[in-house]
Amino acid sequence: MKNLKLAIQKKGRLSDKSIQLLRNCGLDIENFQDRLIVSAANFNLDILFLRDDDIPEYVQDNVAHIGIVGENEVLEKGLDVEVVKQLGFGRCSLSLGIPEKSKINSVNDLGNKTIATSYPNILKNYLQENNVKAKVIELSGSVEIAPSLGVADYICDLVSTGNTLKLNKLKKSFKVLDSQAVLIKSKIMDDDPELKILFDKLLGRIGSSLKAKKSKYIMMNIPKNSLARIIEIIPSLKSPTILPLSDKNLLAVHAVISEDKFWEINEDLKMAGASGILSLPIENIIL
Ligand code: PRT
Ligand code: ZN
Repeated sequence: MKNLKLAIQKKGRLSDKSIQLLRNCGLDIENFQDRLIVSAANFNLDILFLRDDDIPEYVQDNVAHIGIVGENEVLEKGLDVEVVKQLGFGRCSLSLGIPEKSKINSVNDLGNKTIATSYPNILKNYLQENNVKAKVIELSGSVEIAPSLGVADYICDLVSTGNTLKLNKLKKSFKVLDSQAVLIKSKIMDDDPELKILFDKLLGRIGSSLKAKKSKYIMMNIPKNSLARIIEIIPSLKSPTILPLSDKNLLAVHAVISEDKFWEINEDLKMAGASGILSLPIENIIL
């Protein structure tokens, strides 16, 4: 059987989380330090380690059948690949950074200004959509120092914590794009039935792993007479499990809920008499 070829970033912000995601899917990946290609021991998968900028092109050309890369790179390169799934890590925004003392009220204030960026295509499209004429200067790195060097009025760069902007006496203004790591695939990959089977299997595992990450397994003890109220409160994935306890007046309730709901319902559960509320991480959910 053939191997599915997956490209991930060799060394950078997405590398560890990409490998972690694959390991969470049960893939046995040996130590890959300084190797260009590694095969999973228990799945027909070869992992290619590449620079993130190159991943969309390798996937377009079907050299790698699939890839994990920032959505920003996919959009900037404008290549013919299919974005299959957002992966929930590597989140950032492509935003306009302006000197701390500057003031911008609307996108029209960018007219006739000079903006430095590593994402000229995305920025030019954004300006065009807003009918604004500005000068775009492409820099491949250290974009944030352009205003202090007098090279540009503003910058348009990826921002996550905002610390880099602050360190360079800049502040965040408009957001041009939200981005995160995405799974991409070549448009001709699934012409091959063997590869399609492997891809569908891997995609299923990725889906289960992402769903599990967003969910919590909760357990609590409740007075028997609060059961109806407690069931009302819990937005369970499936109906909750109810277990008897040695104290005949109490029951144990177990359920799977989405992580963001946990804190929301905590107070209501306590008010309804629940005690000893525990939440545990889940590795995988197969529905
Ligand atoms: O060597 P290679 O070409 O593979 O790596 P790279 O240096 O081009 O990319 P890398 O590892 O920096 O980023 C890979 C991907 O991570 C990007 O394409 C984004 O999809 C995603 N990502 C998420 C980020 C950030 N957050 C981020 N904060 N990429 C870059 N940054 C930079 C930003 O350019 C700025 O310099 O971090 C700085 C700002 O960060 P904060 O936290 O100070 O706001
Ligand atoms: Zn890069």
